[in-house]
Amino acid sequence: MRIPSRSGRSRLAASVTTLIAAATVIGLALAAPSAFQNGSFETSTIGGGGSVLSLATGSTQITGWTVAQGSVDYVNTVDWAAADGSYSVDLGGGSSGSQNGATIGGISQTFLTTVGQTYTVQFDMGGNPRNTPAIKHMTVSAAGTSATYAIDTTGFASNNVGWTTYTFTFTATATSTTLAFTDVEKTTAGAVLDNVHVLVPVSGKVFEDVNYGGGAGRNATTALAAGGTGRSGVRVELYDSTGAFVSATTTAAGGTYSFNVDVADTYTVRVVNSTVTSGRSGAVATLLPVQTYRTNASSGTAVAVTDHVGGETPTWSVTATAVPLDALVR
Ligand SMILES: [Ca+2]
Repeated sequence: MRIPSRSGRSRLAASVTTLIAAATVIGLALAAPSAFQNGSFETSTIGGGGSVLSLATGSTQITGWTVAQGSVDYVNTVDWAAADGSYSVDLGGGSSGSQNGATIGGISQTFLTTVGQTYTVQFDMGGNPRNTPAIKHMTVSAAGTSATYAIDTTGFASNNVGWTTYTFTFTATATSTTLAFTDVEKTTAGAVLDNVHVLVPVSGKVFEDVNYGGGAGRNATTALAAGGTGRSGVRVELYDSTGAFVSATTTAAGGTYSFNVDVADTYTVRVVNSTVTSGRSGAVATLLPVQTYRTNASSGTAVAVTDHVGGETPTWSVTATAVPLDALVR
């Protein structure tokens, strides 16, 4: 992750510290977990065909996922619109034979995690209304934590599953974690799942380095020890790897901010200079600050970038779309 430099007067700085799960495994067996993947179930070895394909216990046909118990149905848009893309999964699998819903269905994925890191799992849940019971339940579990979610399909048309977004939070206790979604009822029309994202916080601090004397930028610890202050009320913006604006937040007391970001993407955090105030006596509010410090966490660890003091053109617009992001980070 990169913090773009902006310019103007002097002595403002920002830092980002974050953890994004490492995505590369080198020299390990094929069974070794990788980063979380295919949360929308769009990738599989199944290909086209009918509207529903039942997958039995042990199936790994949906890339990254394993049918952990019972059977599940891999569903395309002929039956109902996916929450994202073209495919979703009905945890109540099958209609006959061994895949008759007699055993509760569930799927799971094991992926790399950082011990002690808290993850937020965001997912869309629906309910297949084509069989009893009317109220579908689904349990989500990971790292010894679980929660159960419900959706009432009463009154749903057969092609409506009532997609609803939920979140589930767990803290990793190992370097890989198995995330499981399990139906609760024995049925051939169960809870439906799509659009799973694993999110981690990206947090940082916007601070004023009042005694910055030039040269390499200084980090928050050094600047605050030298009389600097964290700056609240600053607009901080998040951009994804394509440069698209994602969201914005405002720094809290002490200059802190935090975003939840998808472990499957990389991001840039941008501080909007015109919203940064100075704590300096006699400061002129209309003057723009200049960024003196940032970090780059593209390696998975925040690394100081101290050679961009001064930043770029301070008059550039601070609106989300007015300036191409690559113009800000070169
Ligand atoms: Ca999907």
